[in-house]
Amino acid sequence: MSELQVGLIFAHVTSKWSRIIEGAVLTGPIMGKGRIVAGCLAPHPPHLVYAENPEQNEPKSEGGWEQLRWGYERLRESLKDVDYDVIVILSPHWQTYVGTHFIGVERCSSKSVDPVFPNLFRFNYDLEIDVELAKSIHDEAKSRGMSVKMMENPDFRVDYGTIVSCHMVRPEWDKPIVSISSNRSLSYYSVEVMQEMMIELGKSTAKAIEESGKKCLLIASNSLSHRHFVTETNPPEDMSKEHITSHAMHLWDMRMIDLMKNGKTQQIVDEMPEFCEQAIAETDGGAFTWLLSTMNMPKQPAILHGYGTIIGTGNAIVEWPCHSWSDD
Ligand code: 2X7
Ligand code: FE2
Repeated sequence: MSELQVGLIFAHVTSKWSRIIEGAVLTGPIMGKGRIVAGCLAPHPPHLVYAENPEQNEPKSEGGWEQLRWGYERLRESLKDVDYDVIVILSPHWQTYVGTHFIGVERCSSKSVDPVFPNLFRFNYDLEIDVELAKSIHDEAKSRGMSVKMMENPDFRVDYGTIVSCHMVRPEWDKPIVSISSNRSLSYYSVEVMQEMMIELGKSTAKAIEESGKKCLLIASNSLSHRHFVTETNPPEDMSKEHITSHAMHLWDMRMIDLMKNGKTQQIVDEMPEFCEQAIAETDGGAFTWLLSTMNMPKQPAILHGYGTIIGTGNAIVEWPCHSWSDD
């Protein structure tokens, strides 16, 4: 038996698929020990893609929002040597009112147009979905009593939040994604109910990832404070007009960033109701709570790669580098 085979036996001896018969390794899918390589808070204002001028986006710009785009550059640099198989993303712009939905179509290809900013974002996308992992998360959540659905309409348009965050984190588009909807339980109930559900969804996501054997990058696609201006400047990328809408919004954003940098994730969840209400925060879509729960409320300090405003909203690019944490 080769050293590699012996290693495999020990590494996967508890996995449900590996089996050893009379000292021989039977080949077959070796599952289990999947892991999260990193979690990211990766905001999605379409302005960022517009300012980057990628070939997929029709409108062209003279740049703008550099503070945030440099933040994304730092995040990409930090992830450059991190190996992963799939991106798992929850976006507040795919809103579902009956349960959480997962894209269940292997290839999605179309044009995504931002309904509020069609002048900035008309993006031709062609992306691959990891339906297997999506279904595993779906099944795990269902077994915990959650309302879930696989979205199997081949003509479904992927929302711009998912596309912008994925593009800014990984512009090569060479990794499959799992796309998770934002269940608007906040609209029917309260932030507290939304949080309970997202904590449960996070636990289901973590379990499915572990059982999948895959290395996953998590993305919560949302801004922080979300009070925005109601008129657009000409040109939109005129940075002399860009600033936070109010000092109160600034203070809330700084408070949240401070908690992230100091590993106080439970406190973030505890303060979420006030944050959502007072800062009209886009965390109301559940993505951030889901991210923290999937990472099991990490106490390790997060890395802030950048902060900036977009039409007055507050946006932070933050990384939890789980791959560098020890297992104990
Ligand atoms: O979706 C967004 C957002 N969250 C913040 C600012 C501007 C536009 O779109
Ligand atoms: Fe948004």
